[in-house]
Amino acid sequence: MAITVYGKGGRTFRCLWMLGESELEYSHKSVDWSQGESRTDAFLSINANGKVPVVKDNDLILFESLAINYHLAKVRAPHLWPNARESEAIQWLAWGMGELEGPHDAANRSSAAVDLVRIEIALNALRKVLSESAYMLSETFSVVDLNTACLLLRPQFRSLAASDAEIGDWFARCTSRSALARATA
Ligand SMILES: N[C@@H](CCC(=O)N[C@@H](CS)C(=O)NCC(=O)O)C(=O)O
Repeated sequence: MAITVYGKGGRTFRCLWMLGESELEYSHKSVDWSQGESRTDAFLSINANGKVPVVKDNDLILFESLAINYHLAKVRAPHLWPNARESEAIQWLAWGMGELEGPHDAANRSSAAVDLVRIEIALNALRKVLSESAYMLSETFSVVDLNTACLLLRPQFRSLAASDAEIGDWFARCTSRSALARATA
């Protein structure tokens, strides 16, 4: 089995955290998109979109961080995939991209403040699901918690999540995982 991650920082981080959790062997090729490294001919032959992260798992090349982490959990690290609640897991992965990352990136693009009304509505959905179990879909940590916590690590959300009466404990449990510390290092 040969897994290679291409990218640096940003969304690549959620795949590196995921690989750390999976305890799989992998290699990491730094591709710094801010330095134009994702637009070279060599990289475009791997991902014609010119974006990172990309994960190559043997002959399979995947772009889109949501799909990458889905693949890594479902195929490579099933203990991180809530199999009994698969449809809800996909729902929450898409929710994170749409409801947390979407407003964050829209604000960044226009140099405006993040739409905190929209974020608060999204956090209410998270508060509700976390009122039912210790982690988002069960009593154990999964890729759904990883992706969501990773999004909330962004500077605009981090203190909001950490100080929230209903989310704070879950956020602290997710962000104190050793695989996260290893990915950060
Ligand atoms: N939806 C994609 C977005 C990928 C993306 O925009 N990656 C950024 C880095 S975090 C990038 O490569 N940007 C390069 C560019 O836009 O030229 C994902 O989640 O993987």
